[in-house]
Amino acid sequence: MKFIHTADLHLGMVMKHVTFASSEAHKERVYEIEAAFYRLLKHVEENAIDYLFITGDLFDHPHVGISKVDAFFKRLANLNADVFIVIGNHDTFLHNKAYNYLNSYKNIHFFSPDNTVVKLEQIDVYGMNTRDYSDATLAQMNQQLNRDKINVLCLHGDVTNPQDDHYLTDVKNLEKTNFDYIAIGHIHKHAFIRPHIAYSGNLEPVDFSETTQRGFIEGELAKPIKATFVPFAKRNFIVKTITLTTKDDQHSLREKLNEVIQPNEQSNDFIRAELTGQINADFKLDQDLFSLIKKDYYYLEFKDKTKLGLNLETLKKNYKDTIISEIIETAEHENNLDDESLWLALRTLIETEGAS
Ligand SMILES: [Mn+2]
Repeated sequence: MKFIHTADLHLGMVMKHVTFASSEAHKERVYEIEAAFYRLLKHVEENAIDYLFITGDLFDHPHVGISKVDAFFKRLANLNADVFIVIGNHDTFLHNKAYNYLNSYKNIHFFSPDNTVVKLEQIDVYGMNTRDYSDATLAQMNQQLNRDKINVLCLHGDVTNPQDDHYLTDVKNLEKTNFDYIAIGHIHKHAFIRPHIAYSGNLEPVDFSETTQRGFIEGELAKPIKATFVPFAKRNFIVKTITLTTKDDQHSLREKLNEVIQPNEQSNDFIRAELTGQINADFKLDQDLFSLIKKDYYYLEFKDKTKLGLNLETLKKNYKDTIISEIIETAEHENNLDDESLWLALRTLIETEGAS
């Protein structure tokens, strides 16, 4: 009795927090997110998975389009697996009567307040959509459980942070029940919050807030449950920090990037390079340079957090016989070069001078 647990596909989503080089690149990524779902269904077939739990936010918003929704469900209906779907907070449009026809697919099971359990030969699958969740129903379900069978509960919402807009209940309330596996959606980072209570996370990450591995949960329905996380995403979002010094220029910047970014990441992943440290005033970290470097990457964006560093020898030459060279020489004399107020004073003087 093999199962797969997935959630938060957000099919149809538009990616807002990634700056793609072109609209084609954006379209490609939207396509990849959908393709990940089809890849998963292929995996379901190839591995003879019996049960597929999709715990909410299968679709991102109501404007996905009927034809697309139809296509996804027809594909699901072709599986030999039984598919259980919870409606999350993003795909509430599935509650609309217009989608009642989806209930006619024999292997696809939805839940509603009137229909909280699907009983199959070996397993009973319980489910509550985000808007239908209540502790009272949970308690009721728990009382009804046939403990001789495997009991699975499907949910979508938060169970660890009461501040979340879609907070369901405290995980302790779930823990008190006798379900063998509780499959949850909503949090995109996969997590076994208990050995038998898990968020599957999403299949593909969507922005730089999602830098951990993405995939699904696969396992064997048994007492106790056997479940493991399977990495599946085609691309990762990766943040790298690169520390620059006043000795760096565009060539050494490239070298530093090459040192920390592996070749496979370079050609495959979403990379954000955060530049920190102090650089020379004549080293211009501008869009022209960034665009040039970006050409070597599938996706690279820069976050420039560098500060202007000061090269004392150059400053003394450039500001000969001024208060600036005087301050530097005094500091050298008094062995005071590490004093932060010195650097602050110099910076202020140079900036004021530059502005005049
Ligand atoms: Mn959600």
